Amino acid sequence: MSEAYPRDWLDLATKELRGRDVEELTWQTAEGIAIKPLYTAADVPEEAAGALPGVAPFTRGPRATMYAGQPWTIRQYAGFSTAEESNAFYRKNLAAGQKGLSVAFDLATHRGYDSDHPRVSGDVGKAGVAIDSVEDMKILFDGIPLDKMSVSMTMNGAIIPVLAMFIVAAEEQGVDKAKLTGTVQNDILKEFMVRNTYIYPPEPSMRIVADIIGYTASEMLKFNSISISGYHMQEAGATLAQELAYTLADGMEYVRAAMAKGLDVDQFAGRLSFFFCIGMNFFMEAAKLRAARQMWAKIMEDFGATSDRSKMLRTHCQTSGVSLTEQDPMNNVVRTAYEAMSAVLGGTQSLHTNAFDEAMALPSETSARIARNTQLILALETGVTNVVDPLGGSYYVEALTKELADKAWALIEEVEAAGGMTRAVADGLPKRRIEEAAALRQARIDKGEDVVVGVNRFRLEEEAPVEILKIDTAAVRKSQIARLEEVRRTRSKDAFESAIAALRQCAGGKDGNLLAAAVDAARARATLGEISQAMEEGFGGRHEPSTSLISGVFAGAHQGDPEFATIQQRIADYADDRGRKPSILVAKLGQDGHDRGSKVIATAFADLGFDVHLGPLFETPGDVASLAIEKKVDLVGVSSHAAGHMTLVPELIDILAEKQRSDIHVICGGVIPSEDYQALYDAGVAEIFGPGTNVLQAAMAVLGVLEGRRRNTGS
Ligand code: MLC
Ligand code: 5AD
Repeated sequence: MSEAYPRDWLDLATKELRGRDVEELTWQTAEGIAIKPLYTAADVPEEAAGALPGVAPFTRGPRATMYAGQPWTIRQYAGFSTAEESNAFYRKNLAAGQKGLSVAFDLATHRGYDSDHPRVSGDVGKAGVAIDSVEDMKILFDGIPLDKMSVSMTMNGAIIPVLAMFIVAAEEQGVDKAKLTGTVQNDILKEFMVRNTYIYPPEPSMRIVADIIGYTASEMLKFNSISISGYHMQEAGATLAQELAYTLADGMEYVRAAMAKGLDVDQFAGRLSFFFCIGMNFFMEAAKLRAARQMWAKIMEDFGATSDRSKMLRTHCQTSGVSLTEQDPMNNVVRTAYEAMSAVLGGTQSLHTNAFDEAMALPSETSARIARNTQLILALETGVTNVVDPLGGSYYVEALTKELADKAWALIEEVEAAGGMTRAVADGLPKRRIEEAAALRQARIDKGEDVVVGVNRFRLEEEAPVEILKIDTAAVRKSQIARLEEVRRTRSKDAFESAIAALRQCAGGKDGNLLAAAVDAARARATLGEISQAMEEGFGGRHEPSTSLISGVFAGAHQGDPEFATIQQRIADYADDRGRKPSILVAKLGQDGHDRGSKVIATAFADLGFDVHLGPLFETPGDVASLAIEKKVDLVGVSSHAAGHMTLVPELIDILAEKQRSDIHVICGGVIPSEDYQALYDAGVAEIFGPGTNVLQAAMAVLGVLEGRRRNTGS
């Protein structure tokens, strides 16, 4: 491919390289794109030349003036414990320069359970704010004028009760729903693919999406009905081409679902919005946003959209959580700043910058301030807002925009050939592709091919302690339950029962709008759990998660690696000795649906020679104990990413003891703050693996546990 370079340059380069081939400088990305060391005018695609911002296909930005006219929205995603505490936090942040709100709900709320439900004892108030009824929602927005403040709510599974309660809270604040500005995530397809906070099966779930698009298109014209999200795909391990393709393919499916309800495309398309992740591949991330806008404009034209607004991809971005490390965490401030710059150069409309303690806990007041200030400094000190699309015309970025788009089109065609995204998701195609990419990424990090400073290079001998946010969840649960009881005691029984019956009937049939019915129920003080339950009854049940395991990818990436071979041999020897392979149940407890880590571990351990059982999501400690005994495993590995471990893991160990099976070792991995380690060891946990653990070393340590060498010094 040397003809890809001008002759003069090639001669000079060859001389400089003293015998090395110029081709050696080409970088093969995870997307399968070959990045050359030099781009020139010859690499720029023809269509880039006359492109203008504000003009379809919007490659250079959806607005003509972009940040020169109005900067992006600084919109920090946040929520924790109670509505009172989250409200106080929001108000403080708005006073300190934040421009829009973005609500994070706890996992119980996401999965449609009230705080008093027995399945969520370990989840209430963790990872976000607990919302059980309109009363909580009113407290959450107390003193925040909902006719002025744009509010994003990241909610998918329980979107119907949450949006209904938001509408009623505004109404009782004196704000008509027509005035509400904001966004709901409402993107269920990626939940089935990667994020896992679904409640109902795919078909009724898609009806919910379409009902919300229908309702907002006629009643809430300033409200974005959906935030079609690739963020979680990249967090789950997707390449940027996969994130781009599957997000747009999801968008196509939602357009179809809304059109199937009889809506005209121009009636709703202008309020579809997007959400992307911005990781460390600096120029490629900016190119991804440019490619996304260009592709969406074309997609919408093909759907018959006529207005420019319908063709305009508007997006929120969040810097990448998985790119951040537990080790030497101040490095994360730097990573996040680069990612934020990339999002802005790509032309995002709204941005969240992650806090540096990401890999340990929810943001503390200090880490949240630094995260916010990262954006304020970018917007107010660097001058990046003064010129529209400053990367426009860059030989490299223009070429990359086209290459990414080409890769993504090919993936979209594959999904379309499989019958569209709903079908492809049901068949597991995109999930499989993403899991493969995740295993490959882990292998590259373990082998040091992908450098992570402070983790696989330049690791500190000793880490300084970091103060992290602690939430007293027992107290949160207690206060939520008290308010729930008050709501149930003081509401009109008749009004509640008739509204719930109407909602159940609406869910059971095909007619009527679920959101409209839920607004009536919320007004009658039906709780989130009751509204979710009524719909579950109408739909005929909840979605049952299934698990499957890919194999061979991790081993393939380690071909010829002596360390891998040594460990494989040790495991084989162990199996010979005992007459059976060492066996492990990889388990998820509570409502925490983050399964990238558990999947990567499960597939890697299986490739190494363990007998691996991958348990389903959303298990109780009792479920996991029974499964471990039934599958006759030596060891349970609990993967925890939402702070449930302190309650649920000791419970699991107690149940195993009650069943006289304390011989089954319990180990933990995931987002576990180091200050929790001793308590877990004391409870009987044998080993703990934090973020950034090398999988091969983890396998050795697990073998050590089985051979009787455990780190646990507890009683
Ligand atoms: C903007 N406007 C301009 C302008 N720029 N007008 C004139 N000149 C300019 N230069 C106008 C816009 O047209 C718009 O009005 C208004 O100003 C607001 O600007 P915007 O660009 O639309 O920004 P915003 O309101 O912030 O909306 C951004 C969005 C939206 C469209 C991307 O969907 C959004 O806020 N999304 C946030 C999603 C989010 O927070 N997600 C968190 C996920 S966390 P008009 O009338 O045209 O609208 C997560 C993690 C987890 O998911 O838990 O897993
Ligand atoms: N507050 C702030 N940020 C959060 N995130 C998730 N929950 C919260 C919360 N309650 C961020 C983290 C995570 C991503 C999905 O969103 O950065 O990686």
